[in-house]
Parts: sequence; structure tokens; C-alpha cells
Amino acid sequence: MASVSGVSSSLSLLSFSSKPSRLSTRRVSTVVRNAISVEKKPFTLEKSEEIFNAAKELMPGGVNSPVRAFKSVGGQPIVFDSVKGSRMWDVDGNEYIDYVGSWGPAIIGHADDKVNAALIETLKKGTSFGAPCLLENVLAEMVISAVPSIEMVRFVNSGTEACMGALRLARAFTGRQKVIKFEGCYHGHADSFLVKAGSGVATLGLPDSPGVPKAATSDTLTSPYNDIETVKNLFDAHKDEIAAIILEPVVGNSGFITPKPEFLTAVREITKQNGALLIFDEVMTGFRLAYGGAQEYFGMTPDLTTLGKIIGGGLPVGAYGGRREIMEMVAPAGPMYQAGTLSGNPLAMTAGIHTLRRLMEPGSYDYLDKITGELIHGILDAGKRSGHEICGGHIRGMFGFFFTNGPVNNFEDAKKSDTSKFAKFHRGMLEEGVYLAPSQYEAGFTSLAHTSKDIEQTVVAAEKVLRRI
Ligand code: HOZ
Repeated sequence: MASVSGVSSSLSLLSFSSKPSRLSTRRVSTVVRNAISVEKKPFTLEKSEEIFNAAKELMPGGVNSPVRAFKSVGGQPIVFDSVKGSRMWDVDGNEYIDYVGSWGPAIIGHADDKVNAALIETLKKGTSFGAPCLLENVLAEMVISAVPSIEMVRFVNSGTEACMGALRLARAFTGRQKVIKFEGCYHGHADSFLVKAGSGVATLGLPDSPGVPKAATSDTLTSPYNDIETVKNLFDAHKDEIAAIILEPVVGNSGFITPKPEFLTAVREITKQNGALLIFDEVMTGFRLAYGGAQEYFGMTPDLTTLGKIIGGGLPVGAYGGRREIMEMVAPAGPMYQAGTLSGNPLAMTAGIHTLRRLMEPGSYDYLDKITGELIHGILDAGKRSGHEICGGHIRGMFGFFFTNGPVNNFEDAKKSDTSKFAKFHRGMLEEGVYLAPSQYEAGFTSLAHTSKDIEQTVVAAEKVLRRI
């Protein structure tokens, strides 16, 4: 019953969200903002509320991925209608400067004209072949020439699938079972990784998930991030049993946490000494910290790398890749099985190719670094001026901050952040037209479409909100 009423009310709501006046409203608002100062329309979320209430009857928690339900920041989740460049518009007509970027993929800005045009051309030829296509070769060559550790790549449909494949491959290649992951790092929702995980698991403060068989996690060992002593102890205690260490080379799923320089060097050495593989989960950092990802940025080459988000340019994609001798174990070249009907589909490949082409243009990463630096320094300075304990940082187009004096080197440190203050800040920023990730435990992302004006406007808004909370 509930679903029937939910569906019909959603259908009736569709008619207003697709009415033609949306475009003209947007055009007018840009012109007006540039030309004269107008009274801001009052911030209301009535339509978001109506749609989200219907959604709760249709989908668990009203969403298809937990963090976006705003549970940890409270208030009404926003239901969006359209995106372009650095901006998003919700169904109530509110406009936001966006620092989520679809959780990372929108690095050249939302709905880029060239990407869209290329997608339309590809679309005319069909959306899925379930068979090889030339576009797969093109994106594979781009990824292989960009990412130092990747000599061969397998495309999948999400970061979760990429990490799942990489772990199976590491186990197949080494003939060992155990894996070390770090507390607060998130490698998707495959059973083996749902141990002390970040992202939505941390955001919702869930214990390790019910439904995951003990057997699936009994070989998952954990250590605090940036803590090489614990890693050494794990290798001592499990000699010749550890297949791999997997880590986010810059953590984005417990907020933004950078590795101590000696930490990455040490994990590289210890894996080599013990015949284990090093897997960099670059689902967030890949093509974001540098064109070659965190491994290029830090000059550190893992054995396997997982990718997602940016390489799909906003369409569902993931990938794992690494040294040829390892990758040749993947079926059908080798015996390790992994497959996918939609893997390498032409639309996703097209969006990825054109997104990477834009990123290759000279100056892209300097620009990301500049605007993201201005943003984070602006927020931190405003926070300090307003008397808050606050710390944070950025690398290129990825940033984060915590309401604590820090330092934040691991998930335990991140948990010292005042999350109720974060929630108030988040709400205040929404009212000022700035969309931040609705969780203290997620990194922020900028794009090539963000302008200095966007940053200025955001910092002014932050100062206003930080003074008030
Ligand atoms: N796990 C994603 C961020 N780390 C959130 C995905 C979403 O809610 O869309």
C-alpha cells in the first residue's frame, strides 16, 4: 500500500521538477547575481521534504546510499533537480555551490558540455554491448599511461567492485588469505572490508555490519592509520599469511587525513620484505591529487591500484590494475574469476575519456591546488577568528577540516572533532547556498569549474555561519 501511494505521489512531483521554467530560472539567477544585488529568495525545502517523505516509503531510509540521508547532520536531505559546473539546484529552486561533486567524479565540473556532447554521440550507437568496444581500449590506454603502477587494467562498475576484485587477485597471486586494512579507511561494502570501516559506516556509528559472516572478516586485520608499529606487529604475528595491505593513500572516508611521509615508505618496504602486495585504493585520490593519482604525487608505486569515480566522469565505473604478471591471473587470461555485464560499457568509457582529456590540459592541477588552498585557508582562518577549535588541509582538489585543534592522523583523532558543531555548520552553510558533504567523515572536493568568486562567496558564508554557531 505504502509503495503505491509513494509511487503516485512521486509521479505527480515529477511534473513540477521537469517544467521548462527551471532553465529560465537558472539563467535569470546567474544574470541577476552578476549584474545587481537582489534580495535572496527565502530558503525553503518544502518540495525536498515532500519527495523525501515519499522516498522513505519506497527505499530504505529514503536513499540508495546511506550518507546522503543526512542522518549525522540532521535536518532535511536535499532532493536535487539539476547540476552544472560548480552549481547544483534543488527541487525547491535553491542554488548551491557544490563541494561534494557527486562524491568525487565531477572534477571538471558537473555536466561538462564536451562530455555531454560526446555522450550524446555515443548514445546514438547504443548504451551497452556486453561485448568488446574500441572505447575500452582508449580509456585503458589513458589509465595505463597515467597511473605508474598500472600495466594492465580491468574495468568494473564501482569502487566497491574494484576493491573486491583487487583483494581476490592479491589472494590468488600470493596464495595467502589475510589482508591488513586501516581503521576508518573505506574500500566499499564487500564483506571482507566491513571492519572498522569509514564513510557511511563511521558516519552512522554502526558497529561492523550484521549480515557479514564471521568467516568473511576473520582474515581482515586492522591497524590505526599512520601507525607502522602495529603493522609490523601484525606481520610478525602472521608470518607468511598476509596477502596484502590495502589503504587510501590519503584518507577521504574518515574526513581528510594525510599520510605521514615515512608511513607510506614503511608500508611499501614492509610489504616487499614479506612477500605481500601493496594495494592503493585510489577511488578518491586517483586523477584528483595528480593525473597519476596519489602514487604520482607521493612518488610511491603500489602493486595494485583501485580506481572509480573520476575515470567514469559521473557514470558508474570502477577499475583495478597493476603489474602485468599479477593482472594476467585475472580470467580469462588466468584463473581468478571476476566478471560484469555492464563493465566497460560505451557510455561510461566515453564520459571517462573526455573527463581525463580535460584533466590532461596544462595547469589543471595547479588550478585545483590554488582554489582549494584558498578555500580551506579561508575556512580555517574564519574558524579561528570566530574562536573555534578547527584544523584541516588540502591536496590539490581534495580537502577537509575537523572541529578540533588536531593533529588528526587517524580515525581516533578524527572522532575528537565536535560533530554536533559540524552539523550546525553544515546546516548553516546550506542556508547560505553551499553544499558540503553531509558527514564529518567525508572529504570535500573542488572542481575545475569552481571560480575564485565561488570560493570567496563560500568563505564569506563560512565566516557568517562560524560566528553564529
Ligand atoms: N560512500 C560514498 C562516499 N564515501 C557515499 C556515496 C553516496 O552516498 O553517494
